[in-house]
Formats: sequence, structure tokens, C-alpha cells
Amino acid sequence: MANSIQDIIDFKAYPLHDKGFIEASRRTLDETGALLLPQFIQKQIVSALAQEAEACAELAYFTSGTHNVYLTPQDESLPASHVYNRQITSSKGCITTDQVPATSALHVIYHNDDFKNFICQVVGQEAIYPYADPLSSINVHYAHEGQELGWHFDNSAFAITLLIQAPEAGGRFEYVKDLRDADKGEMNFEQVEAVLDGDIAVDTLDITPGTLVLFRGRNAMHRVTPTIGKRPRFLVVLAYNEAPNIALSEQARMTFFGRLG
Ligand SMILES: O=C(O)CCC(=O)C(=O)O
Ligand SMILES: [Fe+2]
Repeated sequence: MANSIQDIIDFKAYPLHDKGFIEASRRTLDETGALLLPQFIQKQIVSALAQEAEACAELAYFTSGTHNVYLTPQDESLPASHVYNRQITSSKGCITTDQVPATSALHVIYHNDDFKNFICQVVGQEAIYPYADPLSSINVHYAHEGQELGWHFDNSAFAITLLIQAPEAGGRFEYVKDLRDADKGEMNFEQVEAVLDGDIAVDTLDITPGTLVLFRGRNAMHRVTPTIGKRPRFLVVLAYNEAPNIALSEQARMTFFGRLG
């Protein structure tokens, strides 16, 4: 596996230092809530990462419980039927940062200064930091036939994903932009419920293997539809924080990893 960032990212197609490119990327993210960079990762690296994911597949923890769209505990003062308490199924699995092989290109990308500087400028943050816990910074998600990631809002302000292998069908990323305002504590129960009931039209991102996606998932409600066919979906999530020494919430770690550390 290559260790040099030059071998991993296609810098010809994506000049991460270029002011114009950074500005255009930033505008796209602001205007649409998502930035897609197709073939960001060199083809042979995508293949290597797919093999690596395949080799680690048996380590994956599959979510068995349910969660609400806000990824928070139940509120006993509200009825079980309230949208805040409505339980969503997620059946996909994942491996955690400590389980990603030490030689993986994913560690190189995650810690690379050029990559991080680009992300910072596009999302408009001074600096970004890894998670304090050993699980949450880099995750490889696995969705086998019939498995899905249900509707939710992310805890973090933005997410970075990298599709490694697409299923034959399904595994579609669907979202509704700006559905709530987390900073203002605005939950927007009415429209969240409408999305869950299928009463609101949703947008879809067309993501192919090797595509880097930047996504504002804290206020955009999103899901990944069930995988159709025998080929599993492999997707990497690169997660950063706005401040150092922050761990993912225990609730989220137990839901998605089945352990705290
Ligand atoms: O699998 C994806 O494309 C999105 C993953 C996601 O939304 C998440 O991990 O919170
Ligand atoms: Fe998400």
C-alpha cells in the first residue's frame, strides 16, 4: 500500500492549495449542503482500500438497537409515539479507527496537513482535530444486502465520506438540507415527521467509488437506503472536531460501535 499522499489523492484534478478551487468548493458546500469530488482518490488506491475493507469485514460491529433521528436518548416526558422518541432502524456495521490497519492509506489521508487545511478552508474553521476516543476518527462502514443506515442528524457540524465500493443497487444517500437548526435548539418536529412518513421529497447524492463527499449533516437529515444485491457497500467516514479532546458521545458510541473504547 502506498504511503505518500501524492500516490493517494489526485492532485492534478484537485489542486487543494488553489485559492480559486477552494473558493468554488466552499461556495458549493454552502449553497447545496454537500460537496462531491469524484475520483478524488487514485483508482489503484480505491481498489486496495476495497481489498483492505474486505479483509477487515469480520471485525465489523453491526448495529442491533434502534435510535431516534437526533441520536439522543428517549425523552420520557414525551409520549412514545412522539417523533422525538420515534425509533429508527440502522443495521449497517462498521470497524473503528483502532481496527483500520496501521499501513492503510486512510491514516495517511486523515492526518495529512494539505488535506486538513483544504477541509478547514472549505468548512470555514481555523483548525480541526481527531476524536479523543480511539474509535471515532476513521470508520469503515459495511452494508450487506438489506442493511441500511436510517434517518438521522449527525452530531458533528460536517462529515467527510469516501465511498470504496458501491452495491449493485440501493445504498443511496438521501437527504433534506437545513431541516433543523441545532445551534438554536430548533428541532423542527413537524417536518422531521413528514420526512419519516415519506411526505416530503428528498434529494439524492450520486456518489461513485473514489468520490470524496463533504456534507453538513448536523442540520441536514439523511439516510442510506438498504443495499440491494450481493456486493456490499463499503464507505469510509473521516470525522474531525472543532476543538481538541472531544470524544464522540457515549450514546452514539454504544449505538454504532457496541463499546466505548
Ligand atoms: O454512508 C454514508 O454515505 C453516510 C454515513 C453517515 O451519514 C454517517 O455515518 O453519519
Ligand atoms: Fe450521518
